[in-house]
Amino acid sequence: MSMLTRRKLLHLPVVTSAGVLAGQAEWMPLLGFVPQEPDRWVKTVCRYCGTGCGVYVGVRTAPAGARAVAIKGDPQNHNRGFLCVKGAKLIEILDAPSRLKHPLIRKDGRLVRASWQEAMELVAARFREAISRHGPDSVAFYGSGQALTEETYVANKLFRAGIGTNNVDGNPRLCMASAAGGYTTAFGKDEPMGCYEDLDHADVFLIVGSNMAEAHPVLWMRILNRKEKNPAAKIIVIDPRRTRTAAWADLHLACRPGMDLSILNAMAHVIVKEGLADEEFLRKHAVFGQGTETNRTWEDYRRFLEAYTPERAAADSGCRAEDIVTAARWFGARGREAMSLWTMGVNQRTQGVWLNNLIMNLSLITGKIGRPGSTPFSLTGQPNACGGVRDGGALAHLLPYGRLVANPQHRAEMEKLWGLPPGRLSPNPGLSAVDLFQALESGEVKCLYVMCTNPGQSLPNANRYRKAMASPDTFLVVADAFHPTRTTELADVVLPAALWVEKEGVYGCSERRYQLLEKAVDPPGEARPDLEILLELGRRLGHENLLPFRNAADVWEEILRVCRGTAYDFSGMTRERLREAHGLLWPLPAQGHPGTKRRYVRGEDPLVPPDHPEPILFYGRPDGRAVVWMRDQKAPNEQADTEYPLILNTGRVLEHWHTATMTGSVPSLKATRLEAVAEMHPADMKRLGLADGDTVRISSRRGSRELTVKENENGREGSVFIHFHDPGRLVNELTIDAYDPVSREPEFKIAAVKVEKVAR
Ligand SMILES: Nc1nc2c(c(=O)[nH]1)N[C@H]1C(S)=C(S)[C@@H](COP(=O)(O)OP(=O)(O)OC[C@H]3O[C@@H](n4cnc5c(=O)[nH]c(N)nc54)[C@H](O)[C@@H]3O)O[C@H]1N2
Ligand SMILES: Nc1nc2c(c(=O)[nH]1)N[C@H]1C(S)=C(S)[C@@H](COP(=O)(O)OP(=O)(O)OC[C@H]3O[C@@H](n4cnc5c(=O)[nH]c(N)nc54)[C@H](O)[C@@H]3O)O[C@H]1N2
Ligand code: SF4
Ligand SMILES: [Mo]
Repeated sequence: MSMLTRRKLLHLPVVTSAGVLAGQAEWMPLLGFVPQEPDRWVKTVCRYCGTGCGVYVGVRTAPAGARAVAIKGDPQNHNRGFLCVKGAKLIEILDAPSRLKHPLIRKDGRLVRASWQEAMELVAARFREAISRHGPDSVAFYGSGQALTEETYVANKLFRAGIGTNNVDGNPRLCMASAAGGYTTAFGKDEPMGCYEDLDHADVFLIVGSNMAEAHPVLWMRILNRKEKNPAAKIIVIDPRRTRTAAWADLHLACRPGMDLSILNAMAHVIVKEGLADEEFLRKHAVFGQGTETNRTWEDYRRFLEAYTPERAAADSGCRAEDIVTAARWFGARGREAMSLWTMGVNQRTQGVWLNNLIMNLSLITGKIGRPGSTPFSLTGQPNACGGVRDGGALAHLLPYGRLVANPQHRAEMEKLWGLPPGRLSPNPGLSAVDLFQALESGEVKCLYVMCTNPGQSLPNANRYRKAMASPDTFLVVADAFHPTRTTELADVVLPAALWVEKEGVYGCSERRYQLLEKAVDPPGEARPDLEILLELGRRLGHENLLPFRNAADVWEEILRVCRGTAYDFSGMTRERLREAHGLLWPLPAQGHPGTKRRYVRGEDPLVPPDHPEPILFYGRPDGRAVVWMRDQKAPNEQADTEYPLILNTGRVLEHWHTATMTGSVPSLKATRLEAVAEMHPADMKRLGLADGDTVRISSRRGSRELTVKENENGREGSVFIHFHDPGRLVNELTIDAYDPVSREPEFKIAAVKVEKVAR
């Protein structure tokens, strides 16, 4: 594969036919999809990943209503006009035949068409009944990092302030919870301090458990551009598979699944031993921690690292000691800027928060943080996991903008802001995703409102929780834009939701960048924006006083008040500014403020006093210092044994989005890699007498299913990779629901399985 130069990229034609994309096997950025010239272009944001590319949707006005007919990248946004294949095909999802156009109610076991009136009456009646008979904690909301900020905010307020339960969680628990846990344990506040622009300045990229080339393609392009301009820049990838990302790396550490904590500790060991640590920076800006205590010393830390020799890490991880030394020297080299990037290979682990800590340690001990090109930078999965859910506080233990349920002062602040009597907010943190579905199983939770997520496919150990959702004893409401999905099929009521540019609202992506999605077209049939549906539910439950909003802009006004004075302050981000801007980065505490590229940095971040004596202040923690944590290698929850001798790894491919309700409705994408196949190493296949294309039965302690096997020498021997996009072949019947004790994020990446031949 030759390096795609920026010049070549710029000369790529705007793709004008679906045929160009069908069978598109390689990573490739595009400028858009313009089959016909529109009447007007509407500025908005890509529906898919946490890269948050700016797009324009081309709209044609017709007597029957406006239609989206074209899409192109926004050249003034960070993506500089580029989109990946998914983004370039976005408009096709709007008119897909699988769009849900009217409400459905389960009658005599079958979902049948119903009016909005009937559906909402039923939902409200069942919620009222559960709340009055079993208390507010018998109902719950399960949301999404893909819902708009205003939607999530209203759901959060309705459930916490109105109904009186903290049972508000969502799919970011399956995704970013460990990163959020990493940032809060190390810096006191969630969210990265760096920005995309750092990619243009870094000399070393340490990419851990992230397949950026397929999952964040436009940011990946930016790394390749940097590498082209600065050929001395190094890319290090730690991933058991030789992914499309690893294929471009200068150094690929193909670690044994779950054994990368040792590698990160050994890198620190080498950095310290070779005098590459920045002791002055550490003296001024760091403390050392172990367990939950932050009273350890630099000497304690050095003693802790002694055990993590490169040889020990090599034995743990199956990588070469000299490669680990090289990685450490590259990262630690004086005068070179270093950036770490990571995603689900790190977060979806029972040691997810610890891994986050170890990655952040490398930036802290080298002092490579808060400078252009030097930062730990967690890549966010979903387009609004940061803005809507993490910042907006829609996880079970959170309240909006960095506040915690468990903190009485934070509750009092929110009670005041929400006009509630003191003591109204429940002091008990709610149930987080896996616990929530277990409570549904046990009957503790009776009614569940699911919005913009498809847990019937995406939860680990899915059979167990699918049963709970389908049970006649539980009442499941699902708001989705498509039907059937693997969750709507289990629901008692399905509500048709407007999709993407059929409504207006804010998304916040990986770099604290908030951007407005403008409405371009009307939703089909009777579909309605989630915001409207939630406001109606609130009215029907008697909480209209708490929700005096006519539209998303009204909600935003309140959000600007609620974030004011917090570490997230973006109160200068008026609707008008968002409309004009091509993305704004917070903190942004006043109308005229330009926004903040690098958080915690004096002169950039308005929350650092301009006269602070040091160039950086980690104000998220009371002592203004970050924590370097000592975290030992621990084995994953399940390991290969004689009964289940292989390790199952699950994840994504470029062309598909999660449960493929959207990408699976685009014919050219559907034609590409939607079928889940078991990718296996040739040596394992030989041992099991398997040939490419054989049907195999793959089983874990939780379930089993038949799949086609495909030889792939890029995987590690002893492991199987299966993507989780295919609704017809649920890989989550096999995955484990064990989770990280701090973040409660499940270990999707590691489960023990066996593979048996069924047929040739
Ligand atoms: N095309 C596409 N892009 C997407 C998405 C999508 O569905 N499709 N979803 C978005 C979302 S929500 C998310 S969260 C991101 C996810 O983005 P990524 O995390 O990049 O994607 P994954 O494929 O889930 O997993 C990343 C890698 O983790 C590796 N891994 C597995 N076990 C280990 C281990 O023990 N150690 C290490 N170091 N690595 C390991 C896997 O081999 C895999 O290559 O993608 C976002 N972008
Ligand atoms: N095995 C395995 N499982 C995983 C993962 C993994 O790596 N491996 N990754 C996990 C991660 S990181 C994530 S983020 C989750 C994602 O898992 P999900 O969130 O369950 O997957 P999506 O397909 O994104 O679901 C979004 C749903 O919302 C619907 N929708 C789209 N737009 C709207 C809207 O505007 N309103 C409403 N109401 N509905 C809408 C879509 O049709 C779709 O059904 O999966 C998790 N599950
Ligand atoms: S990289 Fe992500 S945000 Fe950008 S076009 Fe692709 S899916 Fe959309
Ligand atoms: Mo995710």
